[in-house]
Amino acid sequence: MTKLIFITGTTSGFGRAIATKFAQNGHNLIITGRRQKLLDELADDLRKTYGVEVLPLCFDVRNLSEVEQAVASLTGPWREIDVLVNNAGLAVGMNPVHEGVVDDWERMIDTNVKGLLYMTRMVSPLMVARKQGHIINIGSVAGKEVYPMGNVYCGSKFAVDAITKGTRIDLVTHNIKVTQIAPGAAETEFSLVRFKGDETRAGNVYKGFSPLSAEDIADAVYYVTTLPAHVNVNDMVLMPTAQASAVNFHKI
Ligand code: NDP
Ligand code: 8X3
Repeated sequence: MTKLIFITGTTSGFGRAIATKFAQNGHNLIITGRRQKLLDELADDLRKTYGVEVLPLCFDVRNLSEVEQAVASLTGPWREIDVLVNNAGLAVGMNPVHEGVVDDWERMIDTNVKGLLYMTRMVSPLMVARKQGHIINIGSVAGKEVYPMGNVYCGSKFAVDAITKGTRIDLVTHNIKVTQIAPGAAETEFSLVRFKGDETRAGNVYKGFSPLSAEDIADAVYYVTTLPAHVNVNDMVLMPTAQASAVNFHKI
């Protein structure tokens, strides 16, 4: 059965790989991000390569009115969203709390927590009305364990962990599945964004071991959507084999 998958943050990393995975399997997509050109290129590529329908919507998940307008702009079958993947997110900076950059904190909280909430608030009523749907939140190992200088990023992902549980409780009577996928270290644009464009510092994060790839996460997201109607994965923590906890790595 062809499904409609709404994925936030598809201009790179996990989101891009998740969109590609669902397109490969014949599903239609609503893809989002703030970089219009990358979004349009991905939409064209997925349409041409896989013959699926793709609706690109360029907006910032931090902006409530943009989120409202994006969802309100959906008509007809585009409102029948089967899966929402709340993936858009970021870490910005890595400082001890007494040297923290308040603007970095606000970007993380506004994107990872408030953006995810805005999206859920706007899309979940469409699922409730249809008595079906699946919300998948991309959390992190940082939402399971706090590590040095992770302070606010970890806080934002602990919030995702709690919000995922709360969303599941609230929507259980509406037949809506709610899943968290919580990855460890994965090589995407994540560290480049965290270290504000410093390629050397970003590259060092993944030296000496094999990190997860965006495709590994896409496989996990796709898998949880293929289970029978009565089965839900509540929470999946996914690590590189060489990572045992937020801070324990086997590097060679
Ligand atoms: P990337 O930086 O590669 O991708 C992040 C995506 O989020 C981009 O498409 C970006 O698009 C989008 N995005 C960021 N801010 C906004 C915004 N305000 N509005 C709309 N879209 C936005 O990182 P990843 O793919 O690694 O990260 C995806 C998710 O996975 C994040 O939630 C991250 O916290 C989480 N994660 C990452 C891990 C890792 O090690 N990589 C591990 C665990 C979790 P654009 O810039 O075009 O807006
Ligand atoms: C991203 C992984 O370990 O940098 O969420 O927090 S980590």
